[in-house]
Parts: sequence; C-alpha cells; structure tokens
Amino acid sequence: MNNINEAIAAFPIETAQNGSLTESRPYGNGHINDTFLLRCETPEKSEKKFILQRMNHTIFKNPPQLMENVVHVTQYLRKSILSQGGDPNRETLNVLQTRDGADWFQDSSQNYWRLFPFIERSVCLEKAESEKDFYDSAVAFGNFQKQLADFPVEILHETIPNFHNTASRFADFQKAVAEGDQARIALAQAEIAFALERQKETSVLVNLLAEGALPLRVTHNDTKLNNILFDADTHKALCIIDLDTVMPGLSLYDFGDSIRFGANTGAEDETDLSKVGLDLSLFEAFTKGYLEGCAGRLTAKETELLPMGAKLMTYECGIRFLADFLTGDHYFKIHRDHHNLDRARTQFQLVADMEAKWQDMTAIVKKYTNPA
Ligand code: ADP
Ligand code: GN1
Ligand code: MG
Repeated sequence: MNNINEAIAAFPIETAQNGSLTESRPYGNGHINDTFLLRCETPEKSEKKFILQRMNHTIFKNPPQLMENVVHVTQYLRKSILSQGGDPNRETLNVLQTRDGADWFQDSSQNYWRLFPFIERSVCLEKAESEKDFYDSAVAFGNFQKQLADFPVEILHETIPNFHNTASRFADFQKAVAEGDQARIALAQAEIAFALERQKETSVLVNLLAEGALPLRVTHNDTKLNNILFDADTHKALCIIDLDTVMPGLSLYDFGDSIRFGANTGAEDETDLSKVGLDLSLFEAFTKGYLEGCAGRLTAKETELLPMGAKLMTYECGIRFLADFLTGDHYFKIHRDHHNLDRARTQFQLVADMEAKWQDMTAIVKKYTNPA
C-alpha cells in the first residue's frame, strides 16, 4: 500500500494559496522511484503543480541519508546558480518540506516520500530531437561536474555502495548466472556468453581509480537524457534532476551513461536490434559539449578514456539488466515479459557496435582534445 493520500496530507500541497488538488497521476518513465504529478487549482483559477515521489527504499536502503545528500547538493547548486545570475527555482531541484518542517515523510506503511515544485515550462526528452539538444545536455552535465568540483565530498553518503564498480557488478552478474532461474538462463545463453567474454575489461577503470591514475569526483551517476529538463521555450538544457545517486564516482561513467542512452539509434528497450547502434554524430556532439562544459577540468587520462567510459557503462548496464532478468525482475520496473532481457540485448548490441566503431570514437575524442 503506497498511502499517497497520507503523503499528500503531510506536505503543504493543499493550502489557502495553492487551493485544492484536482489531479494526481503517475508520471515519467523512471525505472526506480514512483513519481506522481499533482495539480492544484488556486483560488485565482491558475494551476500549481508538484512532483511527489515515493522513494524506492528496497534499492535506496537509507532514504533519510539520500535526502540529506539531495538537500546538500541542491543548496550548493542554488548558491552557484545565483552567483552566475541564473534562476535557482528553475535550474535546480528544490526540496519542499513537510508541514512539520522535514525534508521527507514516512507513511504508516514505512514508505518514504518527497516533494518538489514541478519545474514549469520544461520538457523531458526520451530521445534527442536534434544534435543540438544532445550537445546542450552534454554542456549541462559537464557544467554540473564543474559546479560540484569543490563540493565537500566528505559530507555525501554513498546511497548505493559500488554503484558503478563494474568489476563488482560483474561479480553480481556471475552470481545471477549461478543462482538464477533455469528457464531464463536457457533463454539468455547468447547474452550470457557475450557478457562473460568481456570479463577482463570490467576492472579497467576501477583499477585505474585504485592506482590513482583517475580522479574520484562528485558525479551524478545516472546521466540519461530523461534526467535533464529542457526549457520548453528556448529548448536549452535547464535543470539536472534525479539526484539520488550523486556520489563520489568517475566522470567517465557520467559521460558513458549519457552516450549509452542518448547516442543509441534505438530505444533502450527496442526489440528490433537492427535499429540499435551508436550514432557517431551524436557521440561527437556530446563529446564536444561535455568537454566544453567541464571547461578543462578533465585530466588527459580521463579525456583519452572517454570511449572506454561509454563502452563500459553500456556493458555494465547490460549486465545489470540481464542479472535482473535472470533473478526475477526485482530491481528495474518492467512493463512487459522479458523487458529486462530486451534491455540487456540492446545494451550488448550497442557495445558490439562501439567495438566496431572504436577507431572513429577515438578519433572524435582526439579531435576535441587537440582542436586544430
Ligand atoms: P526515477 O529515479 O524513477 O528515474 P526521476 O526523479 O528521474 O525518477 O523522475 C521521473 C520523471 O519525472 C523525470 O524523468 C521527469 O520527467 C519528471 N520530473 C521529475 N522531477 C521533476 C520536476 N521537478 N519538474 C518536472 N518534471 C520532473
Ligand atoms: C535507472 O532511475 P532511472 O530510471 O533514472 C538506474 C540507472 C540505470 C537506468 C537504466 C538508481 O535510472 O542506474 O542506468 O535505470 N538507477 C538506479 O535506464 O539504479
Ligand atoms: Mg530518472
């Protein structure tokens, strides 16, 4: 039982100013939290909207700590946006407190809820409508990296341990192959073989991090295109959302996750694999934008390894989808049978296409490292 009505009552949603609630409905395409759009009609007959979310506390084991991170990060971003003359009510999420002044609410069934103002006149894209959109998203994610460069990392909680530790994800995957559902394992033989063949690469980036050859930064860790809002009027990237996994991490994985999702010629769950591949023009647009957004902060090693970030993040997501399929779909929300297997297949198809286009990817990164 979700007890959404308890949550609605706990937050100052229906107030003299906001008027009364006219609609509450599931919203967005996130795989993890339950998101609801709430609409109120004000006494002046205008509309006030909110995003109410039930946090997934099976996945995020400590929602209060998670919310502490989100509050710290959004307050920090707020100051940075103000100092740059921006609008902090549109360019970052803002956590709204309960009537009791808390940043989150726990209902009688132990669900955790949070509330954000709906960012008006914004759009969320599942697919870039133009190269420019994707380039803009890259500048925004690079800029996010830059904005948080001096954030006091020691105050952040690790909301999901080893979130982008590809070697540890591989170990989880092996466990799923050993202990998963036999019928599902039989169905996914080709995908399992594909993943196992690439075991050696899973530790490349984590080893470089351990050796100190790559820096640990404050990263977003879930940089897909639908985690950024665009301004509906100007179509410029406006606000980075879904801050649940802002943690210390590798810039390469932020770069990689954006490529994985946004530079795919097909959807993440496309069943016609002939539609899935790496769009090199989008890869180029994102590389250019991300390097510009980071404004010289990436080291030479990080820049050189951007293609590896893209490939490993795609591979990692593939083994996560596949492990979830093999063990009964308990992590990612599914909307049809074999949904997670379909998702794993697209990721592996994309990895294979990246392998085929490796020289092009490397050349594109070089082009923007040493502009002529
Ligand atoms: P999940 O973790 O499940 O992906 P998100 O935080 O990304 O959840 O939210 C799901 C969707 O809800 C987003 O993709 C976006 O479309 C929409 N959304 C979230 N927060 C806001 C907001 N403050 N204003 C407008 N839309 C939002
Ligand atoms: C999940 O929450 P959402 O839908 O933005 C997942 C990401 C995956 C992504 C795959 C906390 O992101 O790690 O890359 O699905 N988030 C979490 O689409 O596991
Ligand atoms: Mg999301």
